[in-house]
Amino acid sequence: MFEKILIANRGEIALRVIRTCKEMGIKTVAIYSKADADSLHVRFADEAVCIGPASSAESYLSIPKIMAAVEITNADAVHPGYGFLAENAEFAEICTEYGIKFIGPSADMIRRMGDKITAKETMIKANVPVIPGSGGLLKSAAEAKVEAKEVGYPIILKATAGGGGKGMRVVWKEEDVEENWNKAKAEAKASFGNDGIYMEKFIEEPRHIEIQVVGDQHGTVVHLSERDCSIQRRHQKLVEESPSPFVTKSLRKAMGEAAINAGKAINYEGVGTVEFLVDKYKKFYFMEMNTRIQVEHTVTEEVIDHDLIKEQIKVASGYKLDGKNYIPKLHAIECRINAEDPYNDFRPNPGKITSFHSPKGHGVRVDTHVYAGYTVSPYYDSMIAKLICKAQTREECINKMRRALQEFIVEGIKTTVPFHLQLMDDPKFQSGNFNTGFLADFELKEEV
Ligand code: MV4
Repeated sequence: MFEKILIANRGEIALRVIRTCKEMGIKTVAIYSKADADSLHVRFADEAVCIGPASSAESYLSIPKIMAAVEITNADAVHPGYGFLAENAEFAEICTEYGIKFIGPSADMIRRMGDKITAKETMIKANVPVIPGSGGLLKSAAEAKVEAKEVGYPIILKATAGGGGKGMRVVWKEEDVEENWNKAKAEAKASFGNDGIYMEKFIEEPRHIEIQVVGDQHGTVVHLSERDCSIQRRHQKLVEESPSPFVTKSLRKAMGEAAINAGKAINYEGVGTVEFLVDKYKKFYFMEMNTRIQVEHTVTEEVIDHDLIKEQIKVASGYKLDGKNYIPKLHAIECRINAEDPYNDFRPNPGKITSFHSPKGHGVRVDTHVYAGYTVSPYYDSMIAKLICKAQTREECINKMRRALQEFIVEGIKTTVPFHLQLMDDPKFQSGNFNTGFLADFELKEEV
């Protein structure tokens, strides 16, 4: 087992990893930027190293600075958290070169899932259903038109280096291909420095359902069931839950098996997530694989009663999985509490938190790095807390979430709490019958 882990991250996830390390008897090193000197991850780690100014590029994204911190503290492993360098193959490679365990998959596994066409080809070979479309890169708009005739409109143009919605264009009819082709190419070039484009049939009103997997170093891959992440706004998830109200026993079994096949196809090591689009006929298609721990891993932790960071650290140290899959025993929902103004297009609203009270009680969990007096920096992600509730049924879980949200007091900055309160009261959300288009039509009632 590792003796000392450096956490190459900040905020709630840095704190989350430190907590598990402490319980496992592993020493911790925090790194922090000048903007984060007062953060709880700095206070609760055994050691802390300031690695630079507020800007991410000069701190949490600077590989040389992080490697220097690893060296001076003598850490033997690095936990990347999510975001920042978590899916940076070069960082994983450099850690390995220095004899430091990167807690996560190898650089090769990250690369094979990072390029979307390569990932899709791998999935086809592994018998994982993929969305019909062009096999590989398209050479021209003319070629896109030929392929589109075959699968039928609407189609979607996607960047092979993309993911998370960037560089995507939906095309409804042939005369619009040219214009969207040019836009997709330009956007992909600007965002990723790679203008490779492929095409798929556009799945209308899909649900976003993902399967949590864990792979060990001995070839075993298990699944921990699904999370429904259909409540999103501009590709930002706001609410996640498990189990999905849409997933039946047989669908869970089929998607779980597909996710295991996806992981096995690349000999996956670590915790990961296989994202699927599911259409209204409950047909599911591989979308992408996230080769990291995700924000919403907590939802799965609550319903299967396991610490996923602990699992992640254990498999990174060579531990063998028992091969058992896990099915939810309870229902859990997570609401992301962001420093954003839901009445103003969810504009980031950083600043000083003057008063802070987090909800408590049975089945209520709050993962957060903030407290009264903390200043939310404009430099980083606006998520300030995750509120996770668990209960026997979805209905009880929604009722508990409403109660918990009512107890949540954050003063000094605007947050997404009022949005979540209205969502819990929405009949369509309560019915469980929604898809990724839900929030586009959702109207927030007047502020009271
Ligand atoms: C799609 C799609 C429909 N059909 N692909 C969005 C994020 C990126 N990873 C892929 N995305 C989509 N790909 C086909 N062939 C619809 C989306 C999509 C979406 C997916 C999941 C969650 C929310 C979404 C919101 C808009 C579009």
